[in-house]
Amino acid sequence: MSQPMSQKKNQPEIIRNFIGGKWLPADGGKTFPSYNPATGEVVGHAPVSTVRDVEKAVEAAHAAFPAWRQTPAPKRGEILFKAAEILVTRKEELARLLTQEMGKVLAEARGDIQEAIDMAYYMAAEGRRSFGQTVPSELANKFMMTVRSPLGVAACITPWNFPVAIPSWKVFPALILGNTVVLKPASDTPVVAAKFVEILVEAGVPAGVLNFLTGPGGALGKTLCTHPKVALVSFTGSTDVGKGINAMCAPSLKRISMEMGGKNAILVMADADLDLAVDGIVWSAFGTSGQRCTAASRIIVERGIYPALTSKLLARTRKLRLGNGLDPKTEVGPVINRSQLQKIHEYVQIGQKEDRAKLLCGGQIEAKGPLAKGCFYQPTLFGDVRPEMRIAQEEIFGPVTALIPVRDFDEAIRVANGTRYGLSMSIFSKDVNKAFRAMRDLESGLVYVNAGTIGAEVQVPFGGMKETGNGHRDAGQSSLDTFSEWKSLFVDFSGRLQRAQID
Ligand code: UN1
Repeated sequence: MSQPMSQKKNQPEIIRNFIGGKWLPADGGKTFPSYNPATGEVVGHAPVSTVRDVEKAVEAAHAAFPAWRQTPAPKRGEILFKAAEILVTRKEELARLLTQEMGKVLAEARGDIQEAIDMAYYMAAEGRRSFGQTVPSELANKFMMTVRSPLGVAACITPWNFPVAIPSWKVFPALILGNTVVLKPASDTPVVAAKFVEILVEAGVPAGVLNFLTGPGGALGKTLCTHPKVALVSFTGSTDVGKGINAMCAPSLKRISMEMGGKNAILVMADADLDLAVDGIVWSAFGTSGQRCTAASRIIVERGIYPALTSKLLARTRKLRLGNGLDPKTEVGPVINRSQLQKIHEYVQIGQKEDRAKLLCGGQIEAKGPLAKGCFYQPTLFGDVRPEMRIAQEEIFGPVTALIPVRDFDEAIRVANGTRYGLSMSIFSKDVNKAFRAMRDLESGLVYVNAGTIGAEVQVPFGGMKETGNGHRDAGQSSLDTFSEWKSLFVDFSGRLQRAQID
């Protein structure tokens, strides 16, 4: 098989699409560069795919479906198990590339790869499970059971912030259940996504079962969403793009699974362990430079402890070290690109203009010294934010968080629920009654007690309520529901006509 990349030492990689078992340039041969957000250097060049490339990829996936769906699931599981083992062996190399292409600090890049390893082992084991049910019949000598059935071609459209973990959440359950896949990664992180595909190919995924193409999201996404041979679209990204996907898929009634924006909140009650809360806030607000769907961008604090919490948090935030994610001393890496950097800065300006919000620290693009070449934004804290302000309502996706003082627990819950999103929330409190009320009343797909808003594990469902999602979930057993249809089977062994509801 031809190789996915050509690489000379210290030169950017040239990656290719993977269609029908072959590594191919785009139709027309154009490429686009992928940059290191810490240095501005080119990490690689990826194909500018066209509608023709998408059509070829969908056709290849469609042609491979009948044989793949009939491959015994434990055999499919063996391939995923092998992929997990290759990911383990190549973890360090992939993590370094991920940091170079996406920017997150190396420890977190290792976590990104680890999440894919976890998902590979978890889904590989589903090859010997994927349980259905047997259910008693109301009639004698009649047997009923349910089995999962694959849908066909799954289009997986994935973001840059978890460029290996999120493809793994979609591709592994799709494959284990017998679907074939067209994977379209974000244009900021095509190189590391190509490595992920290379590993699955090495593990033995047959030609046509997994196809991969890079290029402009708008045109390629439209073709995937409207192609009659695509059965389902699984998307992670912004709510605005998700709404467009929803509309494009509606006429053909494609299944769509979407995980979109968040405006995640940490609630800090007066009885909380403040040092623990500060640890959770710093990790959740500034980890991955705030570029997680689960990042905490609102800190809702009972007034009694507001001054104490603010001063502890401010002291910690001021000390955070910005830098290249490959430097072990770095705590906060760059943001993904210049346009994101500008967008974050615009939000900070909006925050400053809005009545009474106080910029407590940060609020600047790092424009001096060696970091000026990259996309660095200072970790930023706003104080005295009111819940209806734009910086407390809209997703910023950067290292910016807003402290919102509230009177009591009830107001904290109301404020937390007062946005259009509902992905991840957490409460710091030693009061078990408050913890349980928060678990019940927060409108959020993920709720943490005495921990921050980030760090979900692959064996539980991941996704959100309200405009964060559309009812589906990635990861956990629920991802099996996303990537399969339930079939109910009835076997009558009575030898005569039996009528349900009538006899
Ligand atoms: C995301 O930001 O889209 O729970 C994914 C977490 C990670 C995954 C985040 N395990 O923060």
